Amino acid sequence: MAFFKKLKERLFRSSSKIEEGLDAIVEEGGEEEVIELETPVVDVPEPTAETLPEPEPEPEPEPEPEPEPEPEPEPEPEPEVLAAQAESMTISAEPVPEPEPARKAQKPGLLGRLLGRTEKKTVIRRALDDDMLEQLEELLITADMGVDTALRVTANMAEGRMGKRLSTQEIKELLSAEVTRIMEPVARPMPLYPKKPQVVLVVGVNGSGKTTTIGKLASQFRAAGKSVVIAAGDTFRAAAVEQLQIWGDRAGVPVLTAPEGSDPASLAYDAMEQAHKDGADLLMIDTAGRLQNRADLMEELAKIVRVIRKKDETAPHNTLLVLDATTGQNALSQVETFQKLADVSGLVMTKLDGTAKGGVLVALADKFGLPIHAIGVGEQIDDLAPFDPEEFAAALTGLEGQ
Ligand SMILES: Nc1nc2c(ncn2[C@@H]2O[C@H](COP(=O)(O)OP(=O)(O)O)[C@@H](O)[C@H]2O)c(=O)[nH]1
Ligand SMILES: [Mg+2]
Repeated sequence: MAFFKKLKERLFRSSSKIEEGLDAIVEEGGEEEVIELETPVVDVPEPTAETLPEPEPEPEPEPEPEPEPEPEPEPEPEPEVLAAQAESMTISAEPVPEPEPARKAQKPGLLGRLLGRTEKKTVIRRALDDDMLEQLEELLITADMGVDTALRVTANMAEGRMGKRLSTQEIKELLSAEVTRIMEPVARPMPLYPKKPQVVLVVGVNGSGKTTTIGKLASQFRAAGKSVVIAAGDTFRAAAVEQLQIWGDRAGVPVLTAPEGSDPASLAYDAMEQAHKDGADLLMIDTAGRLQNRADLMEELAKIVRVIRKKDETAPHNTLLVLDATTGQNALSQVETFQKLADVSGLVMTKLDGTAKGGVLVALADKFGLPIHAIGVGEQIDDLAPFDPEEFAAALTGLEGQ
């Protein structure tokens, strides 16, 4: 719950952009309608407003229809994945009991009842037509959803709703549902295989957040009781090694380094040996991201892979591509490029905090279908969150219960 708030707060630039855009669109051709607060503003079928006859201001202990939303013992169809591990990457272990919509919805109704009258409020609704759809498409494109995805999303939102009068809140709900639907299939924690060490190769352009993400992941794995070794494979810059050492210290994880300019593949090999010897659960290998010299980078990555396969032919078990959300549509071409350079198995999207380009994640999911393992929402060690499609969609669209 706490994390959901944090995500919303941090995605505020994306959400406020969409929110403001939607308000403008609805206001443009919309008309005010008077509504009674006794009837819920939102037509989501949530049993909230009616179920609170008591004037208690704290709705917390009220027996919810579903006290435990997802007790999660459902057998996940990923046998080789260490489920416990995947769980540990889920920072907010408790599912969001969504108390907020309830609180907001209840207040006016409750007041109305207490005072024996129904309050009136106005809401602006606009009939959905081609013009409005086009404006919605444009808005989603400016939020970096990409043209194809924006078209598909708006088409789905419009299906069976042409001519219907919609408020901003209702559009947000539709949009959020569409985004969730697109994102659900790709939301997966990084799979952990019962292989020691499990090798995680981390790739991405310079500055995308590879080193930071390795530090954050290492910390999460350590917290989950896993032993981790990090190889500072970005031997191109001395500063990169130092930075990784700092992260290693923070996470309490040993960092293997090599002199600046030395061969990252031989470091990777040494790290494999070390991790074997130590019986480490995970080996995370940082890499350089010199995309300006693509042939070199390709050769470098290929060599790292060749070398670690001498020790374990199934390695690397995960190749994470780290993408920077602030690059917007550029992230799409980075995926294409790195898919050619390496066998990318999953994505981590960093810097979703403070960007208005969060929509690019929807485009990525729609276009590539690669698993999104985690999102970075800050520079601190615990600012890496598992990717939750519903939370993300709500945060992106600025959806709040009303
Ligand atoms: N705001 C924010 N900054 C981040 C995030 N992830 C990484 N950074 C910052 O991005 C910069 C580059 O990160 P770094 O890990 O060095 O990228 P690398 O070159 O790919 O290893 C650093 O200043 C990080 O603190 C994030 O999720 N949010
Ligand atoms: Mg780095």
